[in-house]
Amino acid sequence: MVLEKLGQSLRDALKKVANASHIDQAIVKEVVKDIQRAMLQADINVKLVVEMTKSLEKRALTEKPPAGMSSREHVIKIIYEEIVKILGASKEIQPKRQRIMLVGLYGQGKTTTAGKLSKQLQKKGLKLALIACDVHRPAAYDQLMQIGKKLNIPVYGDPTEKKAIKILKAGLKQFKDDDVVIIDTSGRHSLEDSLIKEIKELSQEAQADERLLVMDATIGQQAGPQAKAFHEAVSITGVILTKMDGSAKGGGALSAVAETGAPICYIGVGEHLEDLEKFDPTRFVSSMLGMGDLQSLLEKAQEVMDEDTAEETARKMMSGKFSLRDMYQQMEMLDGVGPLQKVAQMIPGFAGKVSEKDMEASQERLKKWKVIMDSMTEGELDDPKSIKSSRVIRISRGSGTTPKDVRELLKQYNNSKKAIKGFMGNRKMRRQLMKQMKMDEAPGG
Ligand SMILES: Nc1nc2c(ncn2[C@@H]2O[C@H](COP(=O)(O)OP(=O)(O)OP(=O)(O)O)[C@@H](O)[C@H]2O)c(=O)[nH]1
Ligand SMILES: [Mg+2]
Repeated sequence: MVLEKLGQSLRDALKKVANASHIDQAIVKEVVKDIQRAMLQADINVKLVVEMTKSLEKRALTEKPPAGMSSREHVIKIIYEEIVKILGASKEIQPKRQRIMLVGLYGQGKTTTAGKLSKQLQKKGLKLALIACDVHRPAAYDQLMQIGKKLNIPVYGDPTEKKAIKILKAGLKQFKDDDVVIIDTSGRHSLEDSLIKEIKELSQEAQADERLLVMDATIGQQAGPQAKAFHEAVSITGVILTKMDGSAKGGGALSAVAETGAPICYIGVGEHLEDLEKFDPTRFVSSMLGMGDLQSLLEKAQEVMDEDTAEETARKMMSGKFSLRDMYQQMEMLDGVGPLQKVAQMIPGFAGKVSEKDMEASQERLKKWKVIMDSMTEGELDDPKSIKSSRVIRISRGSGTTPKDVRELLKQYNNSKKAIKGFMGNRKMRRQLMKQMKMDEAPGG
């Protein structure tokens, strides 16, 4: 399905960020390219896409994440903000004396929206009137009459007249004292010259303050070309996105806005006259990008492992600067993040040594070691070699353990260090560690 392809592609790009083992220049560039491709495929204006992706890349590569936010979340936040920026601010129709003309293809929701908009403006104390300029669909006049009746708003129309312009002229005359006149026009199955000619003529006659494009949210890819054609014909001042109550995420709206430069004013969220909501760009992009899914994805990634700490430890291991303090940090992390085995596999000193059935005992032992390390001085943590017999006794006393426990910990540290040394001299194993980090990063992977 072509529909919603843009939203899907953007969601995929974000997932790539969420699933990446590490956020670096390469992944940022790759994702920026993905987004660029997705937007170009959605017929979004090339200049706009280039500008947006340039700014996106620059920000993602140079801006530092605020405290408490991972680089992964930060990049996702920037992507999200840049897309919101394209949509721009929303615009509400001002409650004042004016003429509003609704245009759009067949069945997009023009007539229904004329009623919804009337109701909103009526509530603000304005005198409304409707003109039925749809001369193509026989039932169009009745449909608008019914809406008018419900709202107690006068409707002008003439089901026998075939020329929309004549209806418009007569209607405008009749409603010259009303505050807001809303003009409903006819649609077509597709963009046709006859439609363009008709709405151009109507627009010239009506001199409407607002020329609103009514568009079904499920429209997807055709949104761009369609919006462009209507914009060229009557110079669109705003977009109303209908049927947002369905499953559609309205990805096409991006194209429409990009094409016309006109803001989205409202969204239709149902068939009833009160189902019109102010457009909220932030909420809209969240739903289009599936931020809910994304959020849980990010949370899952964090659950598996505190990635930054793991990476830092791995880097220290590789540079041979693995202190007791690092081992301590690693343990703290293990304690906090659960599935011990999964994480333990990443630590060369533990890999293989910690068997599945020993797992619980190991966890106990880790707890004890942590207590022991708490009794060590900073210097001892940085340089465990400095811990001689007398210090071992002091530490064991301080931690309420035995000298044997302390020695066991030191032995474990030495083993880890040795293992790391051997491991670092082994390219194949080093690559495997990196791979493992990636694997452990992906939930269930
Ligand atoms: N669920 C839902 N249905 C809507 C919404 N807006 C319009 N519709 C329905 O979409 C159908 C077409 O709406 P109309 O208002 O007749 O569309 P139109 O653009 O005037 O159509 P033509 O006059 O035939 O070109 C109707 O069944 C409406 O009830 C909306 O926001 N949500
Ligand atoms: Mg209609």
